[in-house]
Amino acid sequence: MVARNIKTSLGHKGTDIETSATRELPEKRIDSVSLIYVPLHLGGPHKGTSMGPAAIRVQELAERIGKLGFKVASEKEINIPHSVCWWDQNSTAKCVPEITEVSVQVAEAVESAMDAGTIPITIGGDHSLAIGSIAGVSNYYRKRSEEFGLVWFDAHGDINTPDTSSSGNVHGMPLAVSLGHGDKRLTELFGYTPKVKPNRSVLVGIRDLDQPERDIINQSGITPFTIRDIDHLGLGRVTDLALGAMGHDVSGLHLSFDIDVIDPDTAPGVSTAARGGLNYRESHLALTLLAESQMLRSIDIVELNPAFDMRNKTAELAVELVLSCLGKRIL
Ligand SMILES: [Mn+2]
Repeated sequence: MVARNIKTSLGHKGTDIETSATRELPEKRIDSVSLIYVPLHLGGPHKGTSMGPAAIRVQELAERIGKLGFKVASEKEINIPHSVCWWDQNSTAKCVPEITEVSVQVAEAVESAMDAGTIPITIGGDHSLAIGSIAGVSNYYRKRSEEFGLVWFDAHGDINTPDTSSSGNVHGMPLAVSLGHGDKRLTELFGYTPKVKPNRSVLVGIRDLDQPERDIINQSGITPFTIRDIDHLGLGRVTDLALGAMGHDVSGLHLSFDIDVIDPDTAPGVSTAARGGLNYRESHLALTLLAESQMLRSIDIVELNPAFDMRNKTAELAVELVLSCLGKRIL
């Protein structure tokens, strides 16, 4: 049994973090993955995210995972309802009935992939799919009475509710939903809420927030690391701090990685780009460090929009990032 010590302190605006974590690493490394493709666009403003899974298949994700020494146990594509959805009478959030239907399918696929002893990798598709994937992850740990940590990489907070969102787009709400805030049809999925606890959740790379989101983040109890923190401390240290912040007693980590956390010069093929993001090397470093923690148990890669991409380079980057998550190393 190997133990890793993380001892950190960071004075953040309004937040003091002092953590010390000793983790027991799992004896046996999981060596198979399940790929879950979610060609979802109903949560965002751009239909191009529906092409994300296709673009990633073009870059041969499954084959390259195989070359890394992992077995691809299954590949599944989630059915997205054909819909021109709009605001409904029950909520100012758009397409909630459709996204609820997708969330249930995604959750069931993720949970059964984990039950089968594989790492589910959910490929989007807009970030509203994380409502389903995190529900599936939560169901998995809940029935084992175990805790899990959530690491959310994003340029945005994704923590709006129907009351605070100016667009009504659900891809700006999935973190709020997972923490138990927002439209009840989504927060109450599978009959319980929240799906993840705020003290187990970290948000990394944020730089483009709506005003209400600032207040929600400050009051939510999650641990935020802004792009300013990354500039100040370096992403390596921020990633260590993020791992320490969720406590020493989690059984696994869920990574929800929004490709828009990366700078648009490097990753132009995203739905809602924001300047000043992670560079190519930083994004690989963060995921390599998560892989080295040996705690990563489930993954989302989201918001790829091939309609805005150049020569499929963001899809290629997304595939490389998945390989880094699975422990691809230079030496
Ligand atoms: Mn997002």
